[in-house]
Order: sequence, then C-alpha cells, then structure tokens
Amino acid sequence: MRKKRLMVVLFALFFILAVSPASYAKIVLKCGTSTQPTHIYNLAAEHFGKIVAEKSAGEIEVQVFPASQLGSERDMVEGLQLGSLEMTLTSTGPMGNFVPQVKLFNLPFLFKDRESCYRVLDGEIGTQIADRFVKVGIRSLGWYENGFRNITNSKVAVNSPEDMKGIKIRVMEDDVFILTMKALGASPLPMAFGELYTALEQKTVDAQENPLAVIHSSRFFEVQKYLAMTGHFYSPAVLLISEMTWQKLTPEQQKIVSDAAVQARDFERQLSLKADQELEAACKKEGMTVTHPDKAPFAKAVASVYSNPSVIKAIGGGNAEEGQKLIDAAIAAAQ
Ligand code: EAX
Repeated sequence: MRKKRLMVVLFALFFILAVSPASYAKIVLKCGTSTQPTHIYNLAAEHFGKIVAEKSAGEIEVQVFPASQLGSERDMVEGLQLGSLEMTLTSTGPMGNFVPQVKLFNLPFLFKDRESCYRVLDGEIGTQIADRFVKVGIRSLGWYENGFRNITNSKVAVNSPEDMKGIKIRVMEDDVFILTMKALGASPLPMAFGELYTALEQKTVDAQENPLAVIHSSRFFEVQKYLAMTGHFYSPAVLLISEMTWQKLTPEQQKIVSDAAVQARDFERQLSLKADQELEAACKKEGMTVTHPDKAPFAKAVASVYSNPSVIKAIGGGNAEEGQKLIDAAIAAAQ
C-alpha cells in the first residue's frame, strides 16, 4: 500500500515537472559562422546571445560556433533549411544559390560608401530581397556587415588592374565574383572560406579578397605579403534563423529575438567601421605591404559584369527585365 502511494506521488511529481513552466526545455539556438572567434561576426553573435538571454530571463540560449565548425557558409544555410541548425551569420557569398536576387549585392563597386549600403539594405530593395528568404525556409533577422573587400596576394604589389593579370585568386562561390575577377584578367577559383588559409599556405592560390576584419582575424598576413585597398565589393552579411525554429517560438520570443538582432546589427556595424579604421595599420605592422590603387580603372575594367546577360537574368530571378529594373533601382538608391 505504501509502495503504491509512493508510486502515485512519484507519478504526480513527474507529471508536474513535465508540464510546469519551470521545466520548459530551454531553447538553444546554435549559431554557426565561418570566421575566427575574434572576428566581428562572432563578437556580434555573442552580443546578440547576451541580449536574448537577458530579455528571455534565460529561457533562450544562443551558442556560437565559429570557424566553420558546423560547415561552410553554404552548408550552414542548408542546415537552416533542413532544421538541423537554428542560426547562422553569413556573407551573401553563397546566398545567391538560395535567392538569386541577392546576387545584386555582389556587383562590384555598387555602393559608394557605408551610408549608401545601409540605405539600400535597410530600405525597400534590401527588405524585399530579405523577405524572399522565407519562401526557401530561412528568415532574415537583418543585414549585418562583412565589409568592403580588399585584395591580398603573395606575388606583387597591386597598383592597377594590370597587376591582377594571371593571378590565381580564391573567390566566394558565386558567378558574379568569378566574372568580376575574370574581367580584371585574374584566374578565379571558387572555394569555401574554411579551406582558404591552407590554400594560401600551400600556394594553391596566390591571392584572395576579404574585408580587413576577416584578413586580420584569419591571420592571412602570415601567408600573404601584399594588401591592395581596392574596396571592389561591399560584402553584406545576414543573420538568418531557420524558419522551422522561428515558427516554434512564441510571438513574445520572436519579438525578443528580432529586437535583439537589430541591436546586435548596429553593434556589429560599429565594430566593422572600427576594424576598417584600425586594421590597415595592424596588417602593416604584421609585415604586409599596403597599396592604395586608384579605384576608377578597376571599376572601368569590371563594368562588363553589369551588362552580362546571365547576371542580369539571375538577379531578376530568371527574368532579365526584372533584373535590369532591380539593378537600375539599386544604382539610383546607392548614389
Ligand atoms: O563571411 O567567404 C568569405 O570570403 C567571407 O567573406 C567570409 O567567410 C566571411
């Protein structure tokens, strides 16, 4: 009899624990990135996690996994679609494979300065493109920043497009990047970021291009002698959450997550600006030879990318007319 009563009590206890709010399984949002732990993506993702933890009273925990531990940027976005990963902060490098309109932001020399980037990304064009992600199972929580990209290499001080002739350069996995480097006379090789350091070290490629924050945190100065401040692409980043994860959150939790994402975005953009102001000197200090080429001949050399029919069609999601409209609108808004 005693035993029976004990069983009933245990059962009741189990039931209470199973349904009471105190025993809600904590929500863990794993957030993967491709870059090193000290890179601005990871500092921002940690900051985002801190805000979310505070606002949710510990109910939601963000765990950051840097350095391609959870796969390449493309793998991670696929993980979001499958529901095997909750979040990622990624460049737009692989995003054109999911939503072709994103290729718009991969066009060289599209933006004049940071203000122009934010105007386009946070405005109508950026919002409309970000909204398309939901249809493919991912949701944008805001445009973050990777930064203006500069060229590093192990062969020659780059002062003009002519210096790029025959240089083997790693690019992100999108045809707009490939076409741009071909237009400069270089030999582009698309490759995931996680393989890049080794490829530079083993001289599989001579060159790569990335924002200063990536170049410095990845210690590319150990394997690259020359840095040319070309700023040829502005590289946005985007904080993404799996739509499956998003739909499991309550409206209150969704609000906490999306508000924190905006705060962390502003924080990250500040870090990115600071990186651009400080890291050129830091790379010099590490032994890099830095050049500041005139950008006009580079812009002229890559102008053909804008009139490439396959690029225009891709940006329009398979419709050339739509693509041209989007390009024209972006140019107008970016000026
Ligand atoms: O998102 O692949 C790249 O070069 C990216 O700039 C980097 O992974 C940060």
